[in-house]
Amino acid sequence: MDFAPELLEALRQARHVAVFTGAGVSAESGIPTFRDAQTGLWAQYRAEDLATPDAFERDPAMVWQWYAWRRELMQSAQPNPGHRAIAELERRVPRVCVITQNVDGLHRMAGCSDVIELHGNIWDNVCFSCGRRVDRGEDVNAVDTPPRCPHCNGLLRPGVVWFGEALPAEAWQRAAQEAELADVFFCIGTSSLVEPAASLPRHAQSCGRTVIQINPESTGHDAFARFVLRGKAGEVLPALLADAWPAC
Ligand code: BV8
Ligand code: ZN
Repeated sequence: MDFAPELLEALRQARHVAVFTGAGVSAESGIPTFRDAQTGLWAQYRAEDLATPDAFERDPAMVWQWYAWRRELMQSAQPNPGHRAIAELERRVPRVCVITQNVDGLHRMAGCSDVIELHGNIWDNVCFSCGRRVDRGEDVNAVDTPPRCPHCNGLLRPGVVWFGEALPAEAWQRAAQEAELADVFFCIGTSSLVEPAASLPRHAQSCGRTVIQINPESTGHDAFARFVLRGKAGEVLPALLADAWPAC
């Protein structure tokens, strides 16, 4: 893959890089993307209709089972070359921050030290009533209905942000700051359909940052990118780092 000299130079000169990712970064780890995820029993549902507080209130057992099914899918997933290349960036650039929409925890597993999880983490369980995080040691996946909170007896739910719920304020503020301050803002593996996360690349571009889009398909974010790299994250990122820092 050939990269524009201006792109390689922008990367080598960068002191601060932000990496905004979506489900496409985990696709090569075997985790279906959000748009493709609904298969088998779940094919009859749209994720947007299951990942909501209303759906959980209406049918807690069904929503709990959907997450148990997704946790099963993610259980054996390992970071792929794309995750590892992003972690590798930390050894080349003084400051790297990952802003992810993904809930699978794979960026941290790959060794990234600064990860903002805009939409939470599927491995956490919080109480739907009192909001406390509840660390249930035993495998809660084995049960078909949500376990109860030890503090208030409310129903536990996955620690993710559902549609119609606000993003964690501190996470959102930090992510917006990254879009304003990073020299280079990567946008990798996202269809840019979910707000307010999808506004970050636009914000970075409006602040004069160098936006680099990596996606096998075109998306609405292409318009805000100075460089569009058409390909898979697990292939493009290792090649890009090898070209930017050939000696190392
Ligand atoms: C909010 C956690 C306000 C849960 C997720 C109308 C009614 C109600 C709300 C809205 C509305 N219109 C807009 C909204 C706002 C809504 C929204 O955006 N809806 C969409 C559907 C239109 N947003 C919200 O509700 C947000 N909250 O607005 O709150 C508020 C404010 C104050 C007080 C109260 C409320 C909350 C949104 C968070 C939802 N939670 N996840 C869970 O996971 O179960 S979002 C979920 O979907 C994911 O986390 C992810 O963010 C998103 C999917 O997007 P992608 O990651 O981009 O994945 P996708 O499959 O779409 O695309 C994959 C891409 O990868 C593709 O482009 C593909 O080409 C590419 N790809 C494939 N393979 C590869 C690859 N790329 C690279 N390499 C590869 N190998
Ligand atoms: Zn509780």
